[in-house]
Amino acid sequence: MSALIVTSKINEHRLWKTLMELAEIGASPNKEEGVTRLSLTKEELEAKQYIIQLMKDIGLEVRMDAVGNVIGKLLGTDPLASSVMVGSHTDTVFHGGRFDGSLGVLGAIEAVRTIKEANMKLKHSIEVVSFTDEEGSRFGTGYIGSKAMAGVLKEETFELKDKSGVSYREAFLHAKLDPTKYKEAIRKPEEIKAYIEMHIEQAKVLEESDLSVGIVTDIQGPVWLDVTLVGDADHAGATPMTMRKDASIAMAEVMIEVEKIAQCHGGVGTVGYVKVEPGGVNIIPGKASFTIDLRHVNKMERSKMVKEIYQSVSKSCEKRMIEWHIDVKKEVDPTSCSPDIVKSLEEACIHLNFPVKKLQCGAGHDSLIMSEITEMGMIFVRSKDGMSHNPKEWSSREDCADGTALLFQSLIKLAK
Ligand code: HGY
Ligand code: MN
Ligand code: MN
Repeated sequence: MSALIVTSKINEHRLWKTLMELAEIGASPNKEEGVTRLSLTKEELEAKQYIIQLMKDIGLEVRMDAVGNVIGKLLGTDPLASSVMVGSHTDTVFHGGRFDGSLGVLGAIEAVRTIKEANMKLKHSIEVVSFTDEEGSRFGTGYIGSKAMAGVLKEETFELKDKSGVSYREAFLHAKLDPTKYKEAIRKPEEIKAYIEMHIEQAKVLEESDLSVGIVTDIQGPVWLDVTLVGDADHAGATPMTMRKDASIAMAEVMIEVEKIAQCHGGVGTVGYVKVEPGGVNIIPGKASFTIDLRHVNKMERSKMVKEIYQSVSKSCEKRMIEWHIDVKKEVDPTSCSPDIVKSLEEACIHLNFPVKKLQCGAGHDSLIMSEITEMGMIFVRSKDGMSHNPKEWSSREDCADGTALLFQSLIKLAK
């Protein structure tokens, strides 16, 4: 690969300004409760408008596809050539941080803006994308925009309901999107040369190595389960212990098993949401609903974890004569990043005199889905204390600039 003769530099100040401006959209009034921009809500749609305006201001061809993905295109010299795609998401979890997803979208815009200002003539077009509903925080599944683009979004997704009973279909219509047209978002593999995503690491490897950026090699695959246990509500005082069908105690037993099973297999697992009903202090809960998030870089090990969870639920429920039901809300295979792109990112690191640090990714990203239709690579940016999905999430201005400089160099290499 010929040496890069690029002298332009990304504009750190401009990048930081857009990050802080986007962080205001959906921010809690006192800032302590972080940023909440759930998919297809007013806040998330406002964030998309902010991104659309930024893309228009730098002269990209901007469109929103059939599922609300925002796509800004910088045309290459060969209109018949495939595009290099780069981006992330701007929806957040409840009370999330200011960098998760946002850095990937705004860093991509800054990199493309620098390419355009330098009037670089690159063969391949570059498409910056902000995906719809990566997090799945509102409807419990996620990766909606990338799944639609990859042609793997299921029709039944539109039947999902959020906690206030609004269906995906209704939320789509509210956002002026037509749920019957979601297949129009599909992109053919031959249209996309590669997909690159810059993201905060959301763990501590880079911080412990005292490095600002890293190159991802593999990504854990998540399985999300919705578990429902149905026993009998009864009197908390009068009902003998031997005659109870206590759904919350059965849930508690399973929750402890989630941790044990994850540790035993070298994966990760947690229970992020619980609800017991009817929810009175002196009523034995007749119903317990909770979520389980299980992940592993190895598909076989993850399957064993899932199997053991089912066995644990069955054992805890049957001895109490409690009914149980498990819905699989998400199951995405672990994946490896494209070796060619990892190598290309490595060369760009060397060009920038950044130490080359390769690492695995614990979180899930749209890149997991995009790897199903194209070559995929990821750049990580250091997270302070490894913290994320938390208002305290933080990446320094300098580290965000380093990640964007690496993204800039990588885009030029891939698009020329
Ligand atoms: O769940 C995840 O790993 C990502 O934050 N959506
Ligand atoms: Mn993210
Ligand atoms: Mn996230």
